[in-house]
Amino acid sequence: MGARSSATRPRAVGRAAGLGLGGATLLTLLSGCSIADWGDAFGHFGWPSRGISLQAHEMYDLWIASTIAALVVGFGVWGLIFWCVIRYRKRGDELPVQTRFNMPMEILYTVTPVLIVAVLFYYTAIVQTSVDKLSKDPDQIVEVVGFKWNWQFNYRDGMGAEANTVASTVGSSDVIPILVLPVGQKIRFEETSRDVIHSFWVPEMLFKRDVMPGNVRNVFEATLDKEGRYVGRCAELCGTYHAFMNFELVVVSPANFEKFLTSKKGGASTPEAMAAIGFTGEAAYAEKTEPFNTRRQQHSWNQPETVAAGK
Ligand SMILES: [Cu+2]
Repeated sequence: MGARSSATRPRAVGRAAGLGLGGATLLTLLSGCSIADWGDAFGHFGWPSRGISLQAHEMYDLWIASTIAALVVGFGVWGLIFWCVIRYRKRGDELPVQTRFNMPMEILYTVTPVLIVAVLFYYTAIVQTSVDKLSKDPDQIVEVVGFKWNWQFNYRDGMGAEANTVASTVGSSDVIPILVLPVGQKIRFEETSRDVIHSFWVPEMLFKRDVMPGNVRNVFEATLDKEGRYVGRCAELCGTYHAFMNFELVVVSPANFEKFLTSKKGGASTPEAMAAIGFTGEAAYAEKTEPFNTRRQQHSWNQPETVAAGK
């Protein structure tokens, strides 16, 4: 009698826990509409936002769903640990019933993690394939050129290294480079570096990709769906002024983008072309980040009013 009840109880608990975990995980992954609400409620679980591209939204949903699934499993495990610690705490000197090999339990805690990993792998593979997808007919092609320690963005008339640059923006020690792109269009980014490995990263795109020197030309596509101005950074430690390698992404309407590109093609500077689409005065320059002082001075790092050693 006693042996029977102690054998059925863990089985029932295990079954309930398994059902709860599986159900919650499945519910979270399937109910796509509420994922954004969950993200909002919990500060995006560490990500900056829901993202500004269609690809970003897919990655965001995967991230939030995975985190919720992990938390559900975590709470389940913590709950079981505390339940065991309290329910089976030492009450006297009598040795408790010694049991070994509970087959249902062993199967449960082998199958459940395998299932969780399989589900995570399945959704990750789908999202990764979608994010890496390249179309045959992108609407815009921009070449991202990284160099120590700044960025150049070339608007191209075709795909590949053989295409021509029709307009270009470049950053300097005094000017943050601005990358203007249209909303709602398929944009193909082709990356190349003049020297070492850099990494193109716009945190709001929830995406970064290495910019390689030599023959490797990393390519990805994104369809931006939110107008605005966003800071971009180098995400690969590339040398002394790596931390200063910022740029600004400006997402505008397709009409304004055409106007901007036409101005640039006509020989306008980037601030002039920005002014042509309504970003006048200070707005013609980067707003989200500013050039850092790159003067290195012994004992007085980054202090403007001091003289460098040896001068
Ligand atoms: Cu860099």
